[in-house]
Amino acid sequence: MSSDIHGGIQTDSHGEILGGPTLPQHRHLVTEIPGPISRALHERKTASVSGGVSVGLPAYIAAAGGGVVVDVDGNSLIDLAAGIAVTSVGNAAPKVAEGVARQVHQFTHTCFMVVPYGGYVEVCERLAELTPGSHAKKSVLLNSGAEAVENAVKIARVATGRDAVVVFDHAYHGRTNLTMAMTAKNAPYKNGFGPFAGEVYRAPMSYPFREPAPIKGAEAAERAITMIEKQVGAENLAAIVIEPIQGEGGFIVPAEGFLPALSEWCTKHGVVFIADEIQTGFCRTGDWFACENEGVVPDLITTAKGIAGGLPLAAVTGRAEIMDAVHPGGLGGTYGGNPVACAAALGAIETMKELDLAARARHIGQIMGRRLHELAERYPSIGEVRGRGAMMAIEVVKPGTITPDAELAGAVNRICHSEGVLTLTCGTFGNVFRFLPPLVIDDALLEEGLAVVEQAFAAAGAPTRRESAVVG
Ligand code: PLZ
Repeated sequence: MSSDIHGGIQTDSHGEILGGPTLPQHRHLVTEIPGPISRALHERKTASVSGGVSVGLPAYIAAAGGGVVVDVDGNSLIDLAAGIAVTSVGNAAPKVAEGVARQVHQFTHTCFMVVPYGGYVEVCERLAELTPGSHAKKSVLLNSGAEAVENAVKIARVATGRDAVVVFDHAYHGRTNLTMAMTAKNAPYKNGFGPFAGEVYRAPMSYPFREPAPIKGAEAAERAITMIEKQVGAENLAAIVIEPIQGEGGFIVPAEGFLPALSEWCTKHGVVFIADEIQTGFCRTGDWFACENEGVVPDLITTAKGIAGGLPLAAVTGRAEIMDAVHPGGLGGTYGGNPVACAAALGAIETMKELDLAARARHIGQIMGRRLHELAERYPSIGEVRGRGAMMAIEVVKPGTITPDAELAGAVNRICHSEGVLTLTCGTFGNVFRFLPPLVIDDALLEEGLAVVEQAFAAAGAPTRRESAVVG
């Protein structure tokens, strides 16, 4: 395998480009991380890309597939990030790559609003079949998650004739003006970027690890509903928007009963219940959609990320009568439902069905759960192991407290990177270490990646339970 700085293209001895599942599935470091070619590229990046765009690990990627990403220096890293829950079917997955290649040779763009094509319609048909609920559904296709959330709010406002939108503590919904208002965390997402869109209200989330006293899901929902009724008023409220498991905010799984109670209250008061499944959707949590876990049927659901195997595509899907409340021409955009992205989505969805990636996500969840619980036994800095399926995290705290330890989480993350494992952090307090592997990762590779995480805790100097007992 050779690599070249220009395209960083990896080829085999016959000059065939390597990528996708044809890449050797192993962790293999040939330079320090990042290596010299990556460092040279990063200098060019610093000179030419806005300083506002930061990079988690400046190892420049030449190829990726299965459970690995290969950098321009020839290092093969274990991928526990999947591009933030996007390449669930694997990078350059065969059906995605074939669909894209075919489509890109037929036509690349017409604008669906000018002259349409079948791929868009087919993706909407799949979405109607796969999303929760057996009611009549329709969709609109867009380019990004934030755009989907914006459109879901537009649709809910037209359908209800009301203005207000309720979101939750720790929520993440995007970086556009309306979705910045909906996102909870100030830095880096919002700081200095205001003024923000109005009529967005924030309700208390169910965050079991950080509740002062244990509280049931239904009670946490009641707490949120009281706030909504007193501070907003159901009659002014167009929609509640919630991530069934919060992503960027810290992989927060609300207490059982929280989501059903909110959804029921919405139905009773004519409020549109919008599930933001941009991170949780498309098999990530072990179901097609995370709402299914408690039998919640959202009125509208926003999807993106995993939908198209890495091509930019997003959607709002929901009750036909709500989706049709919008006047003709009210929804759209030049690229929304681009034919190449639609071909990718059809390939990705077929792959998820064929390989039963929801079952794969549950299996990955078992492996991660077992290893992370073992790790938490050893290190009292791990306050909680949580998540579902292939969306799991550990919350890192000062031992014996719930005080966030972002420093330790960051140190472990950096060590994983230098050891060739691509990991991510998240959380309002920056102290959550999260795992989002591609759903096609080999068991052995996943186990190896998690073993590196374990070693990283030791290397970062995290006290073991025995040591902290001695100190404390
Ligand atoms: N809703 C639940 O997770 C995107 C953001 C990364 P876009 N999450 C990754 C970053 O720092 O920008 C996300 C999400 C949920 C909405 C979005 C927004 O999706 O495709 O990034 O716009």
